[in-house]
Amino acid sequence: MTNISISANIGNEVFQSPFINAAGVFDETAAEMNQILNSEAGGVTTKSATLKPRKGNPTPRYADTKFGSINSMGLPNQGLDYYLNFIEKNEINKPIDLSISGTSREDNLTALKKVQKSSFTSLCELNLSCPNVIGKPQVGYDLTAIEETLTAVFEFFTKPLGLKLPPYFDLQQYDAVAKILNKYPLTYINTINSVGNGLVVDAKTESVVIRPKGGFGGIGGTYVKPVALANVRAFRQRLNPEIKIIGTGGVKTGLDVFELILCGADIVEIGTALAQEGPHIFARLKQELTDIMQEKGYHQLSDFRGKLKEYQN
Ligand code: RRO
Repeated sequence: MTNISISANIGNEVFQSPFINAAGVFDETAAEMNQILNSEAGGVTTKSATLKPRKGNPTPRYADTKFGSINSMGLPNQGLDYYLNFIEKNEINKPIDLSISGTSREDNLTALKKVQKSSFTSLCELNLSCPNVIGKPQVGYDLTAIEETLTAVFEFFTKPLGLKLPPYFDLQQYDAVAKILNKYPLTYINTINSVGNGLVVDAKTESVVIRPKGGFGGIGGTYVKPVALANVRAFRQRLNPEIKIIGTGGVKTGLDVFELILCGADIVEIGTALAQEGPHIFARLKQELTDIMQEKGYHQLSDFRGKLKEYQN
């Protein structure tokens, strides 16, 4: 359909299609990121980077399951310089979501200072929600730590910044987190990271399915879609309208994309389904979303974004 646009904006960035890879999927190496860039994805996210390259947790550390996936990757990545070099060396004509996930506040601040000094101008995302670094809690569940981190970051950081948040499960948590986030000039949030420290059991072998942390890991895929919808909706109802939302969690079809945008997402990210299907998933999502919009008579995403209705009799 020629009169349907599925473009979306975050900060100064224009996404020609409202879906990109979720951090951690098809993004550790240049070859993988190029596959995303050469697909119908609207942009690319980089694997959450630490200051130095990391090997991550012992394998096996990822498993597909009936309704999604479990992972305890433990931040394997090539180090921040690799991702900054990749961006500098290539003329990338799509938005980039540069993900940073230091294992301490000091490392996050050092990494963001490096990004601030670099020529990078697209979107930078501070991951406060990795559930899989052994011995480290998720900062996103410590409200004081979120506030202290943001205060320190905005003393020097002037580029567009987003935060990757863990899933919340209580309405009072949304109130408290949104109250903090609204005090800062954030460009966006990304919600949700995987549901941390779930457990998948193989009844046949009577064992867990991944090695690290006794089998505990982040859950993604269809299991988590209602949690993602709720977090997007709850934050859209509470955040300042200038703070945009990337909705992540359980997206497999164009209908899932539609539902997350209906709840208030500006764009969405695809993790488990991308890992399972590969980058051609973006062409399918584009077709499915466009078909839904055509059937409903929508011409652009803003026709329905955030317009989820109360229960209808
Ligand atoms: O690398 C990982 O284990 C990982 C990270 Br950084 C994250 O943010 N979320 C996730 O499910 N896995």
